[in-house]
Amino acid sequence: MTDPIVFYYNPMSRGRIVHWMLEEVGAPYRVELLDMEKNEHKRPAYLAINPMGKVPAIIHRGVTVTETAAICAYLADAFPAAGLAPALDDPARGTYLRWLFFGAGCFEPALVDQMLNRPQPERRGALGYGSYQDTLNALEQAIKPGPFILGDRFSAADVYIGSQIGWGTMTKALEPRPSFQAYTARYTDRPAFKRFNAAAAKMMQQK
Ligand SMILES: N[C@@H](CCC(=O)N[C@@H](CS)C(=O)NCC(=O)O)C(=O)O
Repeated sequence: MTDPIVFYYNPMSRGRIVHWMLEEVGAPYRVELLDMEKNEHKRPAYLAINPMGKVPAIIHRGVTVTETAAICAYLADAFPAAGLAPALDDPARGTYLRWLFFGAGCFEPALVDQMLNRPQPERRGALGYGSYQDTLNALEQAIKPGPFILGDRFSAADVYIGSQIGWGTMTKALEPRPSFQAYTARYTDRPAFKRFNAAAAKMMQQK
């Protein structure tokens, strides 16, 4: 039995994605809540863990992992019994990695730029995501056949992409499309999603 995963968390952050992922893998974890209003994420003790002073981070088997998408990929591989990542020799791994990286490299920045009303630069091609509309259209191709990105098989790519869709819908950075709504109804029905969501709500109340 290994030590529990240490999870540096604030329930009003991208850490929610990792919280859901931890509930999906079912591995023991211990939460270290960081009060961002008190700038606890900028204190030396936490900067020693994540020099960016950003949440979330995990420590597992003595190794620190930051970057939400990397944490999702790491947990899926570290706990294969949960079945959240195709095996190394499974061709579906290509699709899985494609959309996981698309989530972090294209979808997230497109949503954030939209939320912040950032003006589009002249050289749009220099943006990794090209344009907001192209990004949404591409993403729709990934989720529309359904029920999940790998078809019948739910994976860590759905945890990451689904969370971004949820966040984009909440902040209105994501234009509502029936395919996004249908996908959301599928992933929010998962027991692990419901467990994480209830636990996160409780943590926010206790604050
Ligand atoms: N690239 C990081 C981004 C993490 C991030 O920006 N977290 C935000 C909360 S959602 C944060 O800690 N912001 C506090 C700050 O930068 O001061 C990831 O994917 O985990």
